[in-house]
Amino acid sequence: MKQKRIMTIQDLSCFGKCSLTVAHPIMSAMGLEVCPVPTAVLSTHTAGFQNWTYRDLAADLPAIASHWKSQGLTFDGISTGYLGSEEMIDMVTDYFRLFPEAVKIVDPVFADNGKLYPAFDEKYAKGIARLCAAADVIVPNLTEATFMLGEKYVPAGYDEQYIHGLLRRLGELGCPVAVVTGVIYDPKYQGAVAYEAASGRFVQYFRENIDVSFHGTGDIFTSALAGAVVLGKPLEQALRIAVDYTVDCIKTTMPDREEHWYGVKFESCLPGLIQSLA
Ligand code: PXL
Repeated sequence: MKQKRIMTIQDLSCFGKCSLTVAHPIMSAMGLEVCPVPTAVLSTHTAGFQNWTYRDLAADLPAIASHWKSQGLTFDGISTGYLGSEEMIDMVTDYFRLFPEAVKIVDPVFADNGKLYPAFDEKYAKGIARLCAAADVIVPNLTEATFMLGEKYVPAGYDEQYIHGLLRRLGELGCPVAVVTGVIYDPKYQGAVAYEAASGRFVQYFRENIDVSFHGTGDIFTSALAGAVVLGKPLEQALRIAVDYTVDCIKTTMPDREEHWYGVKFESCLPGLIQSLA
């Protein structure tokens, strides 16, 4: 079978187990050919560290795309994560136009727990909402979903009707499939809920709620989901693969959570991820 090829556009945070340092190994383990497009190089991620270095690589993005086009390269998928600036959002929109054959998976990556990440403002959130309109699958957490819709963040105590309404409104941004992560109806369970606009169908998958927060788990979830979608797995299975892998990573890291607050030990869980594709 022809190997699937995905490009993944996000930063390279050298320390911290997020963005490219998780997306690349996870999707490689899933059997995809992964072509990273680094948007910036940082010494660490920005959630919990101070005084990180930041080298912006925006100027390289158009040249990379032009070179790839000149070589006749095509892609089965494009996944995007942390982008860093509105200029970068425009550049990624150009990538979407240049590679129309690719399935596009956008993780908004600009906020969590009701708050924007340090580098972003509401204007950036609106820019990402426009990028989501050009995507095939979007993967916001609840905070990002509410920011993109200009709604108030509801931290807890919501019901299925609220989440389904949110998903329908996300669908109205123009994306055929929206997936929200970190959904908790009952404090015992946490999971992801997806909405397919064309059929009006909802798909959900829940596991036990582990009440601890690690950085980078959103990137891990999206990497596994993007890999599964580009491999052609149905939405139900893709959701299950991504939730199970994320839960496995969190459980594996729990005993060392003090030392590993910055990210999960995703590496030792890769064999289970590979088995889940069978
Ligand atoms: O995990 C998301 C992420 C990716 N890259 C950078 C970040 C963050 C979240 O804070 O700071 C640089």
